[in-house]
Amino acid sequence: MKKKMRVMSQKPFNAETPNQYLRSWITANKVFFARNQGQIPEKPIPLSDWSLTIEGEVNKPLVLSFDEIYRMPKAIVSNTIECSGNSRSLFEKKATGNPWTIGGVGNAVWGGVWLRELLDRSELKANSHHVAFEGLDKPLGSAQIKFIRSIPLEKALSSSLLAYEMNGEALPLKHGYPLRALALGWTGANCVKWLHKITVLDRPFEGFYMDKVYRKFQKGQDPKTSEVVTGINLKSIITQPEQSEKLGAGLVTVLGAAYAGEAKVERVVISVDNGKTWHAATFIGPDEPYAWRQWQFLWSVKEKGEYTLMSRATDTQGNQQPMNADWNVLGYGNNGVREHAVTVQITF
Ligand SMILES: Nc1nc2c(c(=O)[nH]1)N[C@H]1C(S)=C(S)[C@@H](COP(=O)(O)O)O[C@H]1N2
Ligand SMILES: [Mo]
Repeated sequence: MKKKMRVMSQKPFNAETPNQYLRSWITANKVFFARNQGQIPEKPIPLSDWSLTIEGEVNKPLVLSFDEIYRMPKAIVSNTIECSGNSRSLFEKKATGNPWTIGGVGNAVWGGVWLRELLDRSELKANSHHVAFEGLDKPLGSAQIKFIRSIPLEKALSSSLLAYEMNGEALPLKHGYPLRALALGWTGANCVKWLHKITVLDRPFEGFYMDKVYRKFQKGQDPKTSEVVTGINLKSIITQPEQSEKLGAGLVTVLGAAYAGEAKVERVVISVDNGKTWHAATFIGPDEPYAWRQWQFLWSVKEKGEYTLMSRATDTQGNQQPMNADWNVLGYGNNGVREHAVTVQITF
């Protein structure tokens, strides 16, 4: 049965991908999760009305048409995007924000141009340190705060793409048509949609979306003094079976995905006895930088009863996915093994 997106709010539009669509390496555009702080533009802007401005700490400010960007050398890269708040609802202790389960993540093959090439053309000044992105979406709410985010210059130069294509199609309106930023391996908040202005700064951009949110803080702590959410955490998810599913005994195909942001997943192990023993899962499908790995584990189960399944990823640096995630007020970065456990009933 085909499931619909799980819509958490209409205004702004926030919806997560149902598990069944997380079982393929490519997440189809139609079911790719959507996360918005503001109002999605109502209709695609005519390309003749659109331009990209690059200004700030540069010797040569630029205003580029879509055609000029389209004619530049094209890069094609895979990249898994995860919303910073994905899995927030799976924390035992409540955290504030959209109640994502595991579907605030997706993988796509993106076509576009390297941000580095545009920044090189604009001739960066010596005091350039951060790159701020601004989209065309209109803020919601009376404060009218624009979603402007900046990333460090090193990230902008080493591994950031401006994408106009998603899985072989023009970037869909929902996902930022005609152009979006992608800080590869970093959370969605660093990937501004409907991009139309890039400002090179001598320091991080200051504003609500930089200083008050996308920070990992505890109660009573000033968000601005806390860690900024950047790279996607090492994590694995079980996409089949689903929570509380009833299954017959025999051979059960356990499916899942594992991802590590800028790092690389090396191994996934599975437990079907609530963490007592662990078995290696087998990777299936493509293996590309910045993209998740799909995995499977064939579980032979003979006795009926309740079973708790868990998966745990290790990256090539030897880092292990934590058994429990670090809680923070806004519930970012939940990558705990236990928080993602799936309990099933085996019947006859
Ligand atoms: N202009 C703009 N870009 C944005 C946002 C936004 O509200 N406005 N939301 C960000 C957040 S928090 C996430 S998780 C990703 C989601 O990208 P998607 O909707 O294409 O999945 O977009 C990011 N880019
Ligand atoms: Mo996000």
